[in-house]
Amino acid sequence: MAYQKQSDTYIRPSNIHKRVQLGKGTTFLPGKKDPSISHLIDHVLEHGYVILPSLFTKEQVDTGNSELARLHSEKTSGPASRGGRNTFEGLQTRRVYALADKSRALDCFPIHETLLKMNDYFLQEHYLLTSYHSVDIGPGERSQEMHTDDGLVHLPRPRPLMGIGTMIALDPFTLTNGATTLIPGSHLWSDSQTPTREAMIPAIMPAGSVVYFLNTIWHSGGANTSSLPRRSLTVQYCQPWIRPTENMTVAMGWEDLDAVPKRLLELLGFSTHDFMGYVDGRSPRAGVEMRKRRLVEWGMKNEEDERKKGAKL
Ligand SMILES: O=C(O)CCC(=O)C(=O)O
Repeated sequence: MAYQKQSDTYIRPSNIHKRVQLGKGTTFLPGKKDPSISHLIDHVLEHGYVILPSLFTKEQVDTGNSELARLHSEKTSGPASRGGRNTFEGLQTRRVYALADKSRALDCFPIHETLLKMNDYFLQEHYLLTSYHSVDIGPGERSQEMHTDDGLVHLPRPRPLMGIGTMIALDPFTLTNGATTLIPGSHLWSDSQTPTREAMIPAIMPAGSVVYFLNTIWHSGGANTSSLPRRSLTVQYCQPWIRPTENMTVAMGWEDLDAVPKRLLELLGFSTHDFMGYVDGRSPRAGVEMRKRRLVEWGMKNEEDERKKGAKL
């Protein structure tokens, strides 16, 4: 985008006047609207969410489930892969974080064309993935606490849309197995309206479907009173400006982080805001140490492969 000269300083032209306000809850800058999905967009504008039935094929769902079974059987799948550590994660719920790092078989899910087209309208160009993990709600799980996914952002409503949430059903979502519950229209609410369980409806949908929602909507994982798990993926996207200007955690060499003052490390992003900023469900420092170990192992394996190749020549 071109810069405009204004007196002695250069500023970017503002398109803030194009901002749309939804009720008293959400504002956003509409982006590209693909005509093939305008009915879906209209549903989201009115209700805050839309169900996209059978977006993924049976083969994709089967691959998703077998990949999750593989990850659950591995010791390296992260701290919540055998059960949540608190009631928000869900004590009977298994979550595998950092899926983009752990599997190439699941790549079709976060980049489905329809999801990206929806995002192109609701989020600004160059939006990011902010959360991508599995949520396998086991039998006996209680309802998760009601929340909005922008709950850690202390800006008054109406507030800018920070992101989009999706729940991808790898099992049918039913009345009894923990289907995501949402309060339709709560993206329009002001801060003075309080969510209640009674106002929630379950997102009942066949396996392969997706519930797509603005992250100003009140929702929660449901209680699982059935005898089977409710397997799913959650893919969440955020505005491109939700990050520091300089990508400090990548810019920093990780070789000797202990030499950096603790307070400076925190400022560089080796810290969390509540759980925001986690690495594979742990602190960024623990995540860095894990990656360093993996790099060393990878380097040693490469060296060994080269040595074997050399011995054969
Ligand atoms: O599992 C679900 O249906 C919703 C989960 C959720 O909203 C969350 O963990 O933030």
